[in-house]
Amino acid sequence: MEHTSNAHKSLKKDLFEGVDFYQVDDLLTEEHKLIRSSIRDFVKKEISPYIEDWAQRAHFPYEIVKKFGDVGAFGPQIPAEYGGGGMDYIAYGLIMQEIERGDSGMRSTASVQGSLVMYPIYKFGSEEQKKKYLPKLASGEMLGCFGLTEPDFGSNPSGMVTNFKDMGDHYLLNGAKMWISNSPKADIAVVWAKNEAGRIHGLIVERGMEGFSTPETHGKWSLRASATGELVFDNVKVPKENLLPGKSGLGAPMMCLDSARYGIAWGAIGAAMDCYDSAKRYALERIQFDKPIGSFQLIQKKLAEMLTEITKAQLITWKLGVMMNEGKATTAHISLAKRNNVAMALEIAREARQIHGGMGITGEYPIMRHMMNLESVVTYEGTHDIHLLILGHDITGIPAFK
Ligand code: TGC
Ligand code: FAD
Repeated sequence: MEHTSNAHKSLKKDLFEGVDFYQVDDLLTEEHKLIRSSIRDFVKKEISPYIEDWAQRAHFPYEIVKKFGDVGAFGPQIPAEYGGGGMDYIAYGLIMQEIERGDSGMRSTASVQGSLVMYPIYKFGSEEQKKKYLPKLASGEMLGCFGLTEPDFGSNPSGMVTNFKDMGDHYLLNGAKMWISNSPKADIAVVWAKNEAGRIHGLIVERGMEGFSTPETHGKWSLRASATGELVFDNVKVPKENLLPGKSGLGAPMMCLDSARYGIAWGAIGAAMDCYDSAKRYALERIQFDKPIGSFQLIQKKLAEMLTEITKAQLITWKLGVMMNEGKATTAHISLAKRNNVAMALEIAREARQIHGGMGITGEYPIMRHMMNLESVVTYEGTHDIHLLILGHDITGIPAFK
């Protein structure tokens, strides 16, 4: 059924107005606020009314891709000459925050496209590759995905076994990637694979190349409105001009992850704000023992702690955005924010679920969906513990991964 059908429309109006206890808005420019408000309006119109239905049916609304392109959600940080938004990292963060306020799976679609597909093509691609792919990715004419994780190499991507051989006039690609966001619908995949010398390179693999398939992963209880799948390469002939020439080694995909993890740090605040907003409204409306439950100290404690954590996360993330704009943010700076903010959002989702009582487990409220989504967000783009180890490495100078 067409997604605009009223039959699937949520009856609840999206009343979200933002959370800004410490007047963090004073740190934003008028342009930042304008961008945020246009994406917030977009989410209220194009995502909120349908998202519960999509998630319940595990349906990826493919038509959202073009709409994201039209609203400027793909590659806002990529220069305008390649179709991107030419915006700064705070604008990028605000866009991720607003989209994830709607749903983490929707934010996944946008952040994979902008940070994990457009960014590597922009940063490491040839001029021909940039001209060929970036404008179409920015407009949503094309959807991309990013293949790093393999069945046997998740936290440890340097062990990957996907490989390519130089056959003279083309490369021959073999192997498989797993847990790839957007893969079942993607037109292109930025794939990380080892050459015969064991050096990691990025290759652009296009749908339709012989031997390339993208089976969908079914049965997820998380990110149900996002399409996730595998990338399977069975003797795929990849033209030589599809290799990203600008950088090789694990550092190349790690630079992409820096950008995407930064976006997730903002996105998680969006999910947390939505849970807090819903919990606050419910606490004031729900009567037990002849009073709104919001009049009980235990409920007030939960709400006060949520607001405190959201405010701390907003300040961390804004300052990180400034450091990103100045080129001063390191991987460890980004790890601190991604790790803190996602754990914070997950905790808020769990507390908000309790405030909603039994209603909290239903699709009438966004809580359980956010909570289940955040169980992926806390694992992808580096698990909670891997980010702790990145910080531990930065503090002590001693890597504790192996
Ligand atoms: P390590 O020895 O630390 O580094 C290997 C080489 O890479 C270089 N490097 C970086 N270069 C630039 N920027 C960075 N951020 C870099 N990080 C590392 C490093 O200098 C070194 O270079 P060289 O020349 O000396 O060789 O690597 P390691 O193998 O010990 O691994 C470190 C570890 C565990 C931290 C890292 O591999 C890691 O972060 N693992 C987590 C994997 C991960 O995050 N996967 C994400 C997959 S994509 C995804 O989840 C998308 S979900 C999207 C969505 O839907 O939103
Ligand atoms: P593992 O690496 O097997 O980790 C299992 C557990 O062991 C974790 O708790 C981890 O913290 C712990 N652990 C591992 N190593 C250590 C260590 N050295 N010390 C202490 N503890 C350790 N990948 C992509 O490439 N592209 C995508 O688009 C993408 N999208 C995703 C979408 C979803 C919905 C999900 C769930 C995942 C996605 N991923 C994607 C993969 C994601 O990045 C990996 O799941 C993640 O990096 C963890 O890898 P793993 O699942 O293999 O867990």
